[in-house]
Amino acid sequence: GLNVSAPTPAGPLRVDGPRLLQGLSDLARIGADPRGGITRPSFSPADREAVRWLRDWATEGGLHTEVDPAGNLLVRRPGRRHRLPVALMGSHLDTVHNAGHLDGAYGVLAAVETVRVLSAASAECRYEPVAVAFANEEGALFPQPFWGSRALMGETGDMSVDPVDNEGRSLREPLSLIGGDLDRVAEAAWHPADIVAYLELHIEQGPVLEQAGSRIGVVDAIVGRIVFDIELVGAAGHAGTTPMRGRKDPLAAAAQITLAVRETATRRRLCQRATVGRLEVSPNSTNVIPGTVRMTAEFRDGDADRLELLEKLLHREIPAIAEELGVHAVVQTSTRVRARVTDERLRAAVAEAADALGLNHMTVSSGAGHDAQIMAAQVPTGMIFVPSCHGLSHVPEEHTKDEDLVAGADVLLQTAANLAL
Ligand code: HGY
Ligand code: MN
Ligand code: MN
Ligand code: MN
Repeated sequence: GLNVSAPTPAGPLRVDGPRLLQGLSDLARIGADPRGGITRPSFSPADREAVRWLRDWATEGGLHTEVDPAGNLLVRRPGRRHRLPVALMGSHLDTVHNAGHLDGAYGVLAAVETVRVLSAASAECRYEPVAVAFANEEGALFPQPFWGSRALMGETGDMSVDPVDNEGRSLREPLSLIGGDLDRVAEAAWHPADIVAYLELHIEQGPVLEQAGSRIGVVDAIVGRIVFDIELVGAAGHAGTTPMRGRKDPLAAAAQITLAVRETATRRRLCQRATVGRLEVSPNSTNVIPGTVRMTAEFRDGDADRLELLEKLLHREIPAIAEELGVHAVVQTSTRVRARVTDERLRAAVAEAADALGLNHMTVSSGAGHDAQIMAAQVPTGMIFVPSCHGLSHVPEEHTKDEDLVAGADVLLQTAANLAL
């Protein structure tokens, strides 16, 4: 079972702050987007470069790296046949479009730093500290978010057809280019019993910690999420000669649907958040009535049952809205992730680590999704947040103060040390 001991009498271990901050700023150059921020979706060339960079960074630190068949990068202490149960720590390297440099990357680098410090500090661990950079958490290019953590938990599902990206291209080759293998993805699965704990450090991405003046967030729960892929098929035509009456305009339907999606979280209060974030208009030409529109709609709530009800309701309502405009709608649920709570003992362990470091902390919930919620279904899971300036994330302005980044990494290290040593 999980055994959480008190801090070592010698006092807390510390990460190498300058090394961590330098790593974050070096990694931020990979995928830098001329239009702002970082665009580094999983299985893109930039992501490939990031994985290579992290392998080098970890290897320079004397650590052992390996890419599993799903494309997850695992980092361990060298020269051990890992018979010990594992204390797994990590997050993701991939980003959304025009992202900040901390979402995901921070938790991965801090996890590698933690393994490095533990590797240098002590040979005798009860649990093997392992860092992981999960592949494709965001789903920005290949719309299969949480791909890597799902594979690790044996949740890849139906693999009889290749997963494809937003343009319909197979994952097969891009995955093989980082060292994965689509035919062997099932081999990326671990036995949950071999993982005593999963710990994820992340920026909060919201305003709660900053507003409360709290240095550390102890995460109690992570929101659930469903994503719809909606295809609207109408009839393309000449913008000048086609009468208004009788048009089958899928973009007009998309507009109505977008407002209806918003209302599920506002007027109707059926969920906490509802967003249309992606719209593809075809042929997307000024004087042509569109023929087809593809769009996404995503919904979030802390209550899994509420989301399930909403999903059923919208599978009826969205096609009905489209039909009123003579447009045919095909609605598919492309992602369904359950809300999860974190492990009570790990929450206490994070709070204790923060106390030992003299950092004030508070309990917060996560409105963002994390690999931690996939892990939490089968493994004791804890999450640590640090403040986000102005609560911003998924934008280039995403920022956290250096001293908060280092403090959060110290809390991760201290929590892992209390577990492992
Ligand atoms: O979308 C999310 O909540 C996360 O950043 N993947
Ligand atoms: Mn994100
Ligand atoms: Mn993230
Ligand atoms: Mn306390």
